[in-house]
Amino acid sequence: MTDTVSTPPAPPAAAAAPGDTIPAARRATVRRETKETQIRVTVDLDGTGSAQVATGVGFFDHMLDQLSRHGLIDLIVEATGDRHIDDHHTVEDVGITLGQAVARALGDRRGIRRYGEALAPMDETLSRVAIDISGRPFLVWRVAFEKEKIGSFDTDLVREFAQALAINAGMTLHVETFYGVNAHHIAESVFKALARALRAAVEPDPRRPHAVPSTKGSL
Ligand SMILES: [Mn+2]
Repeated sequence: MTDTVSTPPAPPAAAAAPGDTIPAARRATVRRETKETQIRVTVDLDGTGSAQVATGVGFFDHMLDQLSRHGLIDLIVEATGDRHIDDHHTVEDVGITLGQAVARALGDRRGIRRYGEALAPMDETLSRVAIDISGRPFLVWRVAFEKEKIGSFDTDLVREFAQALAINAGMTLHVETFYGVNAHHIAESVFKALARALRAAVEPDPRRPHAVPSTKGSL
């Protein structure tokens, strides 16, 4: 009789069920082409705030740069559009595409804090943004510009961008400027508050890394 000692096979490595935790890389690229605009947006929600932005709309590039820098979201935006008409389609469609990219990078929204809010003063202006990454698109907009233009940029378009972002990212977005005079400051304080609020809302929550933060179980 021969004793044989066999080594029991190692238990199979616990298979990581897809989607049971925050994905290691929260990045996405979305391309969107219409007769009016051609846009490519890449986001990395866990970035360092590096931006490569070229929309052809100088002031808008400056604002997207703020969004990236203060949101710690790496951002690549390439856009060409029918700017011989005006900047409207280009700004709105970048908002749409960026919203889609954020939604895709978030995946099933597991493990995120979900809520974020921020106050951003800029000189004489103070703006507040509150976000719920709820899956329910909604924009509340209480921002008044006294001037129609910042250079050649229509101040109306800040709201158009916010609306497109909220709808396509699937988030509730409340934006309010309490006071302010200079249109550049008002727009910039809105973008900076948006950046800080978004950063907080998409941040991983270490106390519940596996849970979708909703009593419904989905967002
Ligand atoms: Mn500025």
